[in-house]
Formats: sequence, C-alpha cells, structure tokens
Amino acid sequence: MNNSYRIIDANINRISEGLRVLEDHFRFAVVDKPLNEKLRNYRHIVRESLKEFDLKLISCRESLNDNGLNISMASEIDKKSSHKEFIVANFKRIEEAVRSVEENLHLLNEHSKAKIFENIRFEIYELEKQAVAKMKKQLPHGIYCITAEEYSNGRSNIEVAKAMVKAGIKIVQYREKEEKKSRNIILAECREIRKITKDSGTLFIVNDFLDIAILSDADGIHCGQDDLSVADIMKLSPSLMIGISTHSPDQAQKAVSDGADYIGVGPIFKTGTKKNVCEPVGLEYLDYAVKNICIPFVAIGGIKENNISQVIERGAKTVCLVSEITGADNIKDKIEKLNEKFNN
Ligand code: TZP
Ligand code: MG
Repeated sequence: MNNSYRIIDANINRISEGLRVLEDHFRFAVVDKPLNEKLRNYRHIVRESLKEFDLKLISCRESLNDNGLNISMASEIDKKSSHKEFIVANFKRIEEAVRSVEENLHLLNEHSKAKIFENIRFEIYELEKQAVAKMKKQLPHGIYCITAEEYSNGRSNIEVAKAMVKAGIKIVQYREKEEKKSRNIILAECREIRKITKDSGTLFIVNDFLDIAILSDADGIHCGQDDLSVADIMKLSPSLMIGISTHSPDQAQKAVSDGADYIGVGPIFKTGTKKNVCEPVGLEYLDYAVKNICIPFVAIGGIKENNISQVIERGAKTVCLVSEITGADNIKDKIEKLNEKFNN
C-alpha cells in the first residue's frame, strides 16, 4: 500500500470538513451568501478533482487505527473561545491539509493534480483574509460623534446619545474621564447607550476603558498614546475594533503596524474639549494621512460647522466633532447641516 494515498485520503476529508464548517457558519450564523457560495464551490472542486482515486483512497483508509484520535482526545488545543479564533483555526486546518495533499500528489508523480491544489491553497489564503476582515466592523464614513457631558448644555450623556442616534449617526463613542464619574456609573451609562445604539445598528465605541467596553458589549475601544497597547487589547478581546489617537506620522505608522483598525488624526484645529492635548497638528498632518495611511482614519479636534468643509475637501471621509454637536441647541438640526457638507 502506498502511504501517500492514505495521507491524501485523510487530508481530503480534513479539507472538505473544514470547508463545510465554514460554509455552515457563513450560511446560518453570519449570513454571507457570496462567501458561503465560494466555500461550497471549493468543497466541490476538492471532492471532484481526485474522484478517479476514490476507490484507492478509501481502500487505504484506517481511521480506527489512527493514533491521531487518541492524541486529540487528550488535548485541549481544539478549544475556541471566539468566532474569530474558530474561523481562523478552520482556515488554517484547510490550508495545511491542502499543502499536504499537494506534496503527496507530487510524490505520486501526479504533478498536474498537485498544481490544482496549489491554486486552491492560494485562493483559500485570500478567502481567509476576506472572512477575517468581515468579523470586525469597519469604520463608516460620515460624522463620528463623541459624548462630553461637560459640554452638553446640561443634557446627560444618555439624552445626547439618544439625540445622535435619532439623527441617524453611524458611530457614537462614549468618552468620560474617571475623575468626573465613578466606574459603576460609567458602566451603567455605557450599557444604556449600547441598548440605544444596538437597535439602530450604530457602532458603539468606548474610550479608554477596556473592561467597560467588554462588559457593555461595545463594538470597539478607542485609546490614546499612553493607554493600553493594541497587542494587549487584542489579548483580552480579539474581536473589538481598535482605534488609536495619533498626532504625528510616526505615531500613525506605528498604530498601523501594531494592527489598529482605524486611527484618530488630530487635533486638526485648536480645541478646548480635550485636556492635556498637544498643539494643533494642522491640515498638513491630515494631508499626510490622506496620502499615506492605508487604514480608515477620523479627523478630529476643533472641527466646527464653519471649517468642516476644509477637512472634507482635503480627503477626510470620517470626521469627528465633539462640542459642536454635544453643545448644539438642536443636535438633530446640527447633524443634518453637517451631513449636507459631505454632499456638497
Ligand atoms: N482627541 C483629539 S482632539 C479631541 C479628542 C477627543 C477633542 C475634540 O473636541 P472638539 O470639541 O471637537 O474640538
Ligand atoms: Mg485615553
């Protein structure tokens, strides 16, 4: 008996099963028809491509004598704690199994069949990238709102968040400093805003506090240069979207290479809202970000209805205004006027 057939048989099963797991995930759990169809299509190609060897492969099968089963029963390596881990693990299993089939086909002098599997492997790498990107929410274009009770004309963070959502805003960040409110109040407010934003599909991001982002089931966390690192956030919560404030090209490049999902670019103009912030970085840093930053970014700092056009014209697709919105007499009217600036 040629052992390569036995290896190929085991790996064809691994590939098909892994593809089926992912196929079901993108069919029933996270509905994504195109991705589901691509996975299904590969499963058929894999099964069909070695059909002529079917009998040989089955005759070499010895599943019950496979020592791998005993090793697997004693191992905890299969445990998956998040959807992302589950998806990545299944893609890795498929890629490794395809490689194994490919190498063993070469050993059997089946070079053209091996080439089919090499192609499949590269296409699976790309599919993995697409699937993982879909796990995290993307930063939408348009207005990005942040709460600031101090500048809200006597309104509470909850009232302001409700008005923002009512105006159709796509991103709300909760920002409150510990010196101003106790942590249990901050958590209660975040849970309330999570409820409000969930129903409308608004992205909800928590500033600074990773524990509160996790406990309130936020979509993301936003941190500054002196806060938790991207790597540490990922250790505790791989599925949270991560935003990092940056004030210079070096900081921006570092945030990108650390794996941030988006960056803040600013303060563009002078702001009194954020304490201890650096001097305005000006429109030049925005120009740098537009030309050189390959992940989404949000322009922030001192942006008002009367200067937002300068920022949009230079290429910012997402723009954050804090006091201009929280302090507006009518938040809905203000947001409508700001939205119009994107369309002009
Ligand atoms: N990060 C950089 S500037 C800033 C933050 C949170 C505050 C921006 O507030 P405003 O009122 O829009 O100037
Ligand atoms: Mg901070």
